[in-house]
Formats: sequence, C-alpha cells, structure tokens
Amino acid sequence: MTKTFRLTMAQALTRFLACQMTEIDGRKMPIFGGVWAIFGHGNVAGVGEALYQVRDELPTFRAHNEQAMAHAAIAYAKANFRRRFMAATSSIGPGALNMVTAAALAHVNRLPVLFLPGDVFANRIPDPVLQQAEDFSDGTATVNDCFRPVSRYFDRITRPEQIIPALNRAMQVLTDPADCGPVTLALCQDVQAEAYDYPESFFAERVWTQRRPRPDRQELAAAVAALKGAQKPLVIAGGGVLYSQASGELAKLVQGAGIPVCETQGGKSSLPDDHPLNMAAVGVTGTSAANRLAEEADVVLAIGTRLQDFTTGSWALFKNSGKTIIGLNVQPFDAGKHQALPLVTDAAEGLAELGAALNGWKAPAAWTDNAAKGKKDWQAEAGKVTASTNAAYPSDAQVIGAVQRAMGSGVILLHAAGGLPGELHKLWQAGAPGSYHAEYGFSTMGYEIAGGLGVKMAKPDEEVVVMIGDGSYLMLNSEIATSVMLGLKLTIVLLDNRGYGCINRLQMATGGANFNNLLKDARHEVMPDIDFAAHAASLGAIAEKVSSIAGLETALAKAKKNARTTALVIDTDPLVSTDVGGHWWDVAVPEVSSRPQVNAARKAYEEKRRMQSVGD
Ligand SMILES: Cc1ncc(C[n+]2csc(CCOP(=O)(O)OP(=O)(O)O)c2C)c(N)n1
Ligand SMILES: [Mg+2]
Repeated sequence: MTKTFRLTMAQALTRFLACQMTEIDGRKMPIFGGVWAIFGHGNVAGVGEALYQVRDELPTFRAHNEQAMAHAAIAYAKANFRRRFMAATSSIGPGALNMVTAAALAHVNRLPVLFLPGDVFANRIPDPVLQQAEDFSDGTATVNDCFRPVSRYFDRITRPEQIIPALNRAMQVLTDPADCGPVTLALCQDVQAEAYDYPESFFAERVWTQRRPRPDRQELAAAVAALKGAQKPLVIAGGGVLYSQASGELAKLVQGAGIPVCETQGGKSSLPDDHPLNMAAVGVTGTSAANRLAEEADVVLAIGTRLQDFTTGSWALFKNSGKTIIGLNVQPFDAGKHQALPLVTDAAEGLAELGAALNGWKAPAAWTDNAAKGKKDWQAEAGKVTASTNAAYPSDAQVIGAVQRAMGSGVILLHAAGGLPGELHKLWQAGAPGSYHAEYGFSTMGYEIAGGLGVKMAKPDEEVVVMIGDGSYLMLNSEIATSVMLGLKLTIVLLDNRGYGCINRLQMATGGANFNNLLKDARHEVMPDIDFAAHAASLGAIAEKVSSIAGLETALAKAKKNARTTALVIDTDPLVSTDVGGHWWDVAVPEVSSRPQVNAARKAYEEKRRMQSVGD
C-alpha cells in the first residue's frame, strides 16, 4: 500500500516547497529561498501554522506591505538569475490585491515567483466573509481573479488534493526558461485547513536543474547564413543573456567575429562597460555609440530581448530598410518579433553553436573600428555630464558620477522608475554580470527599496546600492525597516527634486503646462518640505542629508563601512537630464488643443512618426 501522510493542504504545500532543491556550482540547496508573509484571517491559521512547522527548512520573512514583499521575492529571483526564487503569501482581499502589481512586474520581466494569496471559503458558508468582494452575477469570481492576466499559471485550490497537480505545474512554470513567470495558487481559506492523506512520493526530494534547449538545425543554418552576409552586424544583448548566464559565450562570439554589442536595460552588464566591443545602452535611453550603429546595422542579432519600445525607439531606431533581425530567444513569441529569423534556443547554447558555425568569419574591420571610435567619443561625452560640480542643485547624471566614483563598478546598482533609469542606462559603468539591476520592464515606482532587500538576500556579501527619486521613495519605503530588522544592509541614495521630475519634463516636451507633477505645480495649501533623512532614520536607517556632490562622495565612503542600511539624501535639479545620446519614442500628443505649445509639439510629433517603420 502507498504510504501516506495525513496533512492539511497548507501543511502539504509548505512541506512540498521545502523538498524542492536545486544545484548551483555543484552545491545542492533549496530552490525556494523562503516565503514572505503578511498574515490575516485568510492565511494565518492555515498557511501560517504550516509555515511555522517548516520554519527551519523554509524560512518565513515578515514585511510591511504585500507589494513590497513580492518585490523583494522578485528581485531575489532576478539576482539569482532565476535559479532560485521565493513565495509570497497574503490574506484575502486587500492583502492579495496588493500583490497584483508585483505579479504584473514579474510577468513582464519573466521572473519566477510563487504567489499564495488566501481566498474565500470554498464551502461558501461564511459568504461573504470579511474582505470578500461579492459578484452579483458570478459565484466563482473573487478578487484573486485579478491575478489571471498577470500569472503564467493560475489555479484556485478548492479541494485539498488539487494541490498535488497544481504544485507540479507550478514548478514546471517556475523552472521553465521560456514560460518562466509568476504562478498564483489562490488558497481557499477553509481548504488550507482541510486534511487529506497525501502520498509519500509527493514529498520526495526533487533537484531542479536549468534547462538549456539547443537550436534547431535549420534555424541555426539560416542565422549563420544571415550573419555571414552581414557588412554591419550588431548584437543586442537583452536580459536573456543574464538569465542564461551567457556572458562568457557572448564575449567569445563577438570577440571572434568583431561584432559590436549594445545592451537593453534588462541586458546591461552582459559585458562589462569597459569591454572594447560594448557600445553600452541602446534605444531611447541609449548611448550615441550604440544608437549610431543601430541606425545603420544590416544584421541585428537580438539575444534574449523582448524588443520592447525603449529598445527599438518605438520602432524608429533601426533605419536600415534592408536589415535582417535574428531573434535568438528561448521563447518563440519573442524570437519571431518584427519578422525576425527565429533562433529558438538557450542563449549560452545558441551562442556557442553560432560561434562554432561562423567558423572564423569576421565582420568587416572598418565596421568594428568605427564602433571603437564611437565608444571613445561617447566616453568623452559621458565624462563631461558626470563630472563633479559645485552646483546647489546637481543633475541626476552628476549624482551618478559621484556614486560611481565612490562605489566603483563592483557594487550591485538597483533602480526602477523616474528619471534615473534613463540616466543610469546611459551612464552607469557596470561591472560583472548582474551588477546592474534595473526593473525597467514594468518600471514600478516603489520597487527600489524592497527590491534592494531581495538582492541583498540573494547576494549577502555584495554592496547593494539603491538609487531612488523622492516620488518613488514616498510611494513605498517601508522595507527600510525590514532591512534593518533582518540585518541586511542597503545603501540608498535618494535624489530629491521635489516631485515627479521626469514626467514633468515629458509634459513640457509634449507642450503641456507644468501641472500636477512637481510639488510646486500641484494644488496645495502648504508647500511640502519633506525631511527624508529624518524619515529614513525613523525607520532605523543611518541617514544623512548631504549638500553637495563632494559631500555625497564623502558620505558614501563612510556608508561603505556602515553595517546598517544607510540613506543619503541630496537635492537635485528637476529640469535637467542628459541630452547626449538617446532617441525619440512615441508619446501621443493631442491632435487639437487651445495651447499653441501643444499644437507645435503635435506638429513635431507627426514629423517624428514618419520615422517609424510599419509592417515589419
Ligand atoms: C507605480 C507607478 N505609478 C506611476 C508611474 C509613472 N511615473 C513614472 S516616473 C514617475 C515619477 C517618479 O518620481 P521620482 O521617483 O521622484 O523620480 P523623478 O522623475 O523625479 O526622477 C511617475 C509618476 C510609475 N512608473 N509607477
Ligand atoms: Mg523626483
């Protein structure tokens, strides 16, 4: 007879999670780094009791906001190149819905995370239970249905034995490189507590390894033929290069063939910034070195990239009408975008096979030399905008220069929203793969601090530097307290330009009046004067407001020695951003307006739109 264990559904679930292992650098370890939890009536008795039982093998971490705890879980997975991940559990109703934005963030960035929101009673007796949203026409609808479009796998557990296939499917999705993303298992409150005789085999230890699909022969042959015919080849390195840990293979291929490389936000740090073939950031927030090549390139080898709007400059950047795109991607949906020649494969495997098949082929030397010259020119431009200054209100770029000089390239730099992503993409000189952690797939304000915490959990020996605007900070800062509580140090650099600076600039660029972005332009009785250093200190951080770029560099040098989370605040100029580099992108300007500025912006917009290629 099959041996069984009589457990509640929640106990079976947590035990199962604790049995899932992985192997990294020859070391076996749990694939789940832990579970983030905020309890309520929807999960405290069931999931809460079950987590307590396994607390030694599967640690539980408490946060202050469900969205933030999910951010930490997601950043943990990203910092681990998707090889390890975490779960996040909430109560029903508001706690669950607080995680939906984070689920979307994980969905967009293709990052594994297991969401375990509590759900209403399956038996419907306490209907409507506290925090249940009643649907007048659908008895099966609950707020957790909001997870469906932002989950790669969704299930609602209404019987205890359903957890067996659901968790098996969950693991497939979480560990599949092509399908990878958030999984939501909505756990009906009563079912969490219901017992069932689970077979022993369900709790067998399982070691998950990274799947690396190799290319199809025909697709490989077509890609090789296209590359061999190239006069002006260019590689776009996307996040898939990092997730596949393919930097070594990428360097080998491009060095062998003399192909310049540019990087998306997700792919930055695929090669170190000082690699001679790395033209760095491409697209709307790109360097001139990368974008001038992108305009001319005749064969674009797009590796592990979604070819998102900022990469393609709203599909106006790649101007060579005869170009061929090779879509090297583990996900066919991405591989075939813009009528690309698909090359469906793991990045490291695909690059190795491509390199071997190129068999010594080299791009014309004039193209490679031209790239090197462009890189030099860009470095000179970037040096100017990041140089030190005595200005009372420095630019974001000048603050970036200070952080880079004080911290070097050996830290993990994290950011997500505001003006910083564009400036950092252009200007940050990244070091090792994964040392540049951008959440610019969804660009979620409030990702930064909780995300930093997740990175620090994944990489406790690394210095984690979080750069954040005042707007993002005010949206979600509570996990400063968690970082202090857990002894996980972050260095936070807060740029206070007194409002939503980048959207104010975008508003001006589209002919709009300064309205509702900077605090001074928003309806107010009292002009806010927020003491961010005092705020961060109240949450337990070591905090200081600095008054100059030089002061910031001194404070950063001190912060390196601090054992506790440190927040450094600096006032910055909301109106300045880096002009050099960059590319237009499509932000729809009103066709009619009483404002002449809008009409002028519309005219310019219509001109620019002519650059967009339609139909491919
Ligand atoms: C959750 C969320 N809401 C709104 C936006 C749109 N948005 C992008 S940047 C930004 C302003 C960010 O302000 P701040 O963090 O101070 O950075 P700054 O623009 O001043 O550099 C806004 C509102 C967003 N990205 N995320
Ligand atoms: Mg701001």
